[in-house]
Amino acid sequence: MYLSKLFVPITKDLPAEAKIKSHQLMLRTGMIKQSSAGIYSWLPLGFKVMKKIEQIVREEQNAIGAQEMLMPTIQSSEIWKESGRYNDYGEEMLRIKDRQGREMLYGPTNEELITDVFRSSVKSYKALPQILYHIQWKFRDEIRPRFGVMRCKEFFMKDAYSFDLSDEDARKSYNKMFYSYLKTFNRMGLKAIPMAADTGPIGGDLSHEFIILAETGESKIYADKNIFKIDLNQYKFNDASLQKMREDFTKIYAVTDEKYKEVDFNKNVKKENQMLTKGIEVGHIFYFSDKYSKPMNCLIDDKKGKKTSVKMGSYGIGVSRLVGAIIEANYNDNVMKWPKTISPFDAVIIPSITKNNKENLEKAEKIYSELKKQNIDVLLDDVDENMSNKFKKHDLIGTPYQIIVGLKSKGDNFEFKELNSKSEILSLSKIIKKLKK
Ligand code: P5A
Repeated sequence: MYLSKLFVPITKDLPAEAKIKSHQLMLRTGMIKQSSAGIYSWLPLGFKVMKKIEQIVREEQNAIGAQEMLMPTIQSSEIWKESGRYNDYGEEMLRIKDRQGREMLYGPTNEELITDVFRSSVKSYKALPQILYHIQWKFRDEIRPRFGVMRCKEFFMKDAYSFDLSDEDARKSYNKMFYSYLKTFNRMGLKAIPMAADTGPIGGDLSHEFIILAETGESKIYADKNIFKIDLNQYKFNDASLQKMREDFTKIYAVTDEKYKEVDFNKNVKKENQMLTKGIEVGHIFYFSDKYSKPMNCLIDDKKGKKTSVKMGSYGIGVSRLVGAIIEANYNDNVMKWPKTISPFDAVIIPSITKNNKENLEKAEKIYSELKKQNIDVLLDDVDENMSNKFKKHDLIGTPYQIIVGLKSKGDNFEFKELNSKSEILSLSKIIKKLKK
C-alpha cells in the first residue's frame, strides 16, 4: 500500500475525554472515529489490526475443535423471558420494537440464542461434546462508556458456548478453553493472568477472567509473580494434562479486588513476589451448568435414555477491546510498537524525497515490489514531506520495521531499523530474510 492512497486521517486535536494513551493514539492515527458516545467507526488502519486479532482468535478456537457459526445481532425477547434474564439484565440491554410491535433487543451476549439453536437440533448425548462460537458485534448500554474501545457500547466479541452431558465433561471443555485463551493471548505478545472471578449477570460458580497488566487498567490485581513462570509448552492437549495446567495456575495466588483479602495475600505470597498492579480484562470464561438449559428445556437423552439438561459454559474474548489493550501494553512515550503478529503492516519503506530528486522514491518502489513478491505486507511512504515529520508519523503508527532510503543507503544496501533500536545498513536480501523470520 502507498501511504498517499491510504485513508489514515492523522489528527492532532484530541477530545478532552481521550484520557488514556490507547484512546489518544487510536484517534491520532485515524484508526477509529467516534460516531456517538461509546460507538465507533473502524477506519482502515484500525480495522486491519482488529481483523488480525480476530484471525488469531479464530485459529486458536478452531485448534481446540470449536466450530465457527454466526448468530444475528438482533434477538427476540421471548428466549430471554424463558431464561428469566429479560428483566434481570436491566438498563444495559438495548430494547427495541419491530413494526409489528414485537419486543426485540440488540444482543449483549448469546447464551439464550445458542441454547435455542441447540435444543432444536441436538437430542442425544451421542452428539456431545460440542463447542460452538461466533465473532459478532454486541451492544451494552454502558452507563459510562470510556477509554475508547475498551469500554464502549458497541463492541466486537468472540463468544463460544460448550455443551456436555455431565458436569465432569463440562469441566474438560472449560479446561480446553482456558488453555486456548492463554495460547491466543501469547500469540499477540501478551501475558495474560487467569484469575478466579465473580460471575455477575452470566451466572455459574466457576469463572476466570484473563487479565493483562497495564497501569491504565480498570481492574486492580493482586498476584504472585511466579504465575509468569508457568510454561504452557509443558502441557499436552489431553484431559489429564489440561486439568493439571488449570490446577497449576489456580494454585498460585492471583485475584482482582472483588476477591482480595489482605490476610490471604500476605499468607500466600512472599513479600518479594507480591505484585500489586492494575490490569485490563481481555477475556472471561464461565461454567454455569444448567442455568439456561433447565429453564429453556434444552434436554438430551443420556446413555440410559433418560432426559437430562445439557451442561453449558460460555467463553468471551473482547476482540475490539484487545486493540486498545495491546496498545496499552506496548506503547512507549508517543511510540506505538505493534507486536509483529498484529501490526497493520510488516514494514514501512521511507524514502527521502525532494521536489527535484525522485531517485530515492524510484529505489523505494523497486524495494516495494520485491517485498510484495515475497508476500511481505509493506507500506511505502511516497508522500513529499521532510524526513523528521515522516519519522514522527511512523513512530506514531508503530510499524515494527523501517527501511530508510536516504543518505546512508548505497547501491543495494539500505538503512534498516527496528523501532526503538539502532539502525543498521543491510543488503536487500538480508532485509528480506529478517522480515521473513
Ligand atoms: C462470555 C461469552 C460474557 O459476555 N457471555 C458470552 C459471556 N462475558 S463478559 O465478561 O461479559 O464479556 C466478555 C469479554 O468482552 C469484553 N467486553 C467489552 N469490550 C468492550 N466494551 C465493553 N463494554 C465490554 N464488555 C465486555 C471483555 O474483554 C470481556 O472479557
